Amino acid sequence: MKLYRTTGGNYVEDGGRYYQVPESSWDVLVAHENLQAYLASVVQTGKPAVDFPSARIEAPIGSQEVWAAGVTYYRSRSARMAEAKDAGAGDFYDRVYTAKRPELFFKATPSRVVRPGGSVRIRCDAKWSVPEPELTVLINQRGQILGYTIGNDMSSRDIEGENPLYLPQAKVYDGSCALGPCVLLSSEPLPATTPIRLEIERDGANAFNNSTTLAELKRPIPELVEYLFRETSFPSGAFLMTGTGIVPPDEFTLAVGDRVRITIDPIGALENTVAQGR
Ligand code: DO4
Ligand code: MG
Repeated sequence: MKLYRTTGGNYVEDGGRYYQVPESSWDVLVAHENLQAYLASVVQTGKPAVDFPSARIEAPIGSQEVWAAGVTYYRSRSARMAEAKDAGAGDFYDRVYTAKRPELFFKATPSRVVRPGGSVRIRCDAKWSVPEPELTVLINQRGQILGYTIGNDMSSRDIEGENPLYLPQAKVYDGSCALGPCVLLSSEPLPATTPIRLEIERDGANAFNNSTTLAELKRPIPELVEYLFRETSFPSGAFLMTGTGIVPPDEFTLAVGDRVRITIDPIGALENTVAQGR
């Protein structure tokens, strides 16, 4: 089952059919005692909706904070070691890759999260910007994994590379995060063979594409969630992005108008255009 938040309310999809959920509040759904069982009952007792296609799909978020894990893939470790070398900080990334404690950082408030089809932003003071395609987990207020969505952790590599203490500026700004198109409901881990694909299109032509799989993710997702919830409470639940395993080559930077598509097959595809300025 997949859960969608739309301009016309919340919908659950099952077997290609969409059912409207009586609750219009995303936060109320996330807080449900047993969300999966509840939505299964909505499917069983409800009538398929006819109006879903006319509703605009919104980011599947209410008042949840968005957090992110970093350097959870070898590719991310290596790219960041290289970009921070001149700052004498390359070693930090190797150390966090092998450390027991993961890197977790605050990524976005809901107002900075972009919907599927909306515009993610690059900073006007950044010269080197990339998307980061990340499997993203929705967790309820009790620390239970409810399901998975697709996330884009937009990043300014030159700002982060200049000094790791600039990480919040490289990562947290308006339009720096996209989520969607839905939440695939499952408390079980996705198979290690699950592919994550990134495609970037410029002027109608392919500018970059690559893929990885969850087998490359170094840390178990429940362990990342446990660290996040260890000393911090999330009364409305939280999203946790699990890190990127795809980094475009160093000469690549995003440009205004680029189209970024991230595909994680069991969930779907998250597509956004790139913008700058207000
Ligand atoms: O250490 C900085 C951020 C890392 C990150 O966002 C990632 O690995 O995905
Ligand atoms: Mg990232």
